[in-house]
Amino acid sequence: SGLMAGKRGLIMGVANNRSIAWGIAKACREAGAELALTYQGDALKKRVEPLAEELGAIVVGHCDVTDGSTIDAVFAEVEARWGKLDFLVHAIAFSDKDELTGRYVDTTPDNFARTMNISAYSLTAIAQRAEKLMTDGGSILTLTYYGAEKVMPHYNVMGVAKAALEASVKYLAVDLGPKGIRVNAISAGPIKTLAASGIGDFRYILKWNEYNAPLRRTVTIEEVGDSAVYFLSDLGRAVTGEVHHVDSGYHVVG
Ligand code: 0WD
Repeated sequence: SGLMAGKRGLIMGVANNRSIAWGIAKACREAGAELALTYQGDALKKRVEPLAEELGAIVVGHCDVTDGSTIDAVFAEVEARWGKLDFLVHAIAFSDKDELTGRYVDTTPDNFARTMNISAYSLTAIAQRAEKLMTDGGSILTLTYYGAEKVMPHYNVMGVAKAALEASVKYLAVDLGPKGIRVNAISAGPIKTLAASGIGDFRYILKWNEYNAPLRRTVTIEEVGDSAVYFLSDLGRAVTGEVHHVDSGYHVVG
């Protein structure tokens, strides 16, 4: 469509071709954007490289958000290749799957800290680096889930982390707004991905959404991608600090 022609963006969180980040990458490419992808560890490198090739995207290296030096290395590579950055997609979350089942009250301090660090703080860590490269303004987008707003079975500590992530979106939007950098989140309906497979009873959650969402179906990564284009292109140029539901309307009934 050309809506994103001339824009260059970094997409973090592609694990495979079912990742939400992959749906977003495809939609941005279709809209004419130039893309850079990161991968987490060698196992994912082998998956991400052929996917990047499919979109003519560059691969800018390994990034584990718990290791700031790997974040710095990725942004140094982006700077070396492009000199600047127009948009950034953060589609990263992690929690010990033993705690994505049962009761929230049983969360351990170690997993609480790790879940918060990887799933919430990392957006801020990345925004710090992106700010320096978004010299003509920019758009940062993260992924959240309804479990931040309402208690969802098994989502537990991840729901608490997503609540922190959504609050971070608002604080970052205020801090970076004067530089023309927008920060938003898409709250996606449940989608069967690698990360989702760690959540207890996930198939039940999918079915529940299918039966109860206004549109009577779940959503696809391509649909999340199309919505992302609005935030990442100039279509959304007056929108920041927003948490936008792409969930077949589930949030109005759930
Ligand atoms: O139903 C769903 N799938 C929903 C997902 C509904 C609403 C929101 N989301 C969110 C997730 O919470 C996450 O923030 O969307 C984002 C993307 O998740 P995804 O597409 O569902 O899952 P996946 O394809 O597994 O990608 C998440 C990736 C990791 O994959 P794995 O499965 O290997 O943990 O996040 C990355 C990693 O590639 N990741 C990290 N990246 C850098 N450093 C780290 C880390 N420490 N940990 C995980």
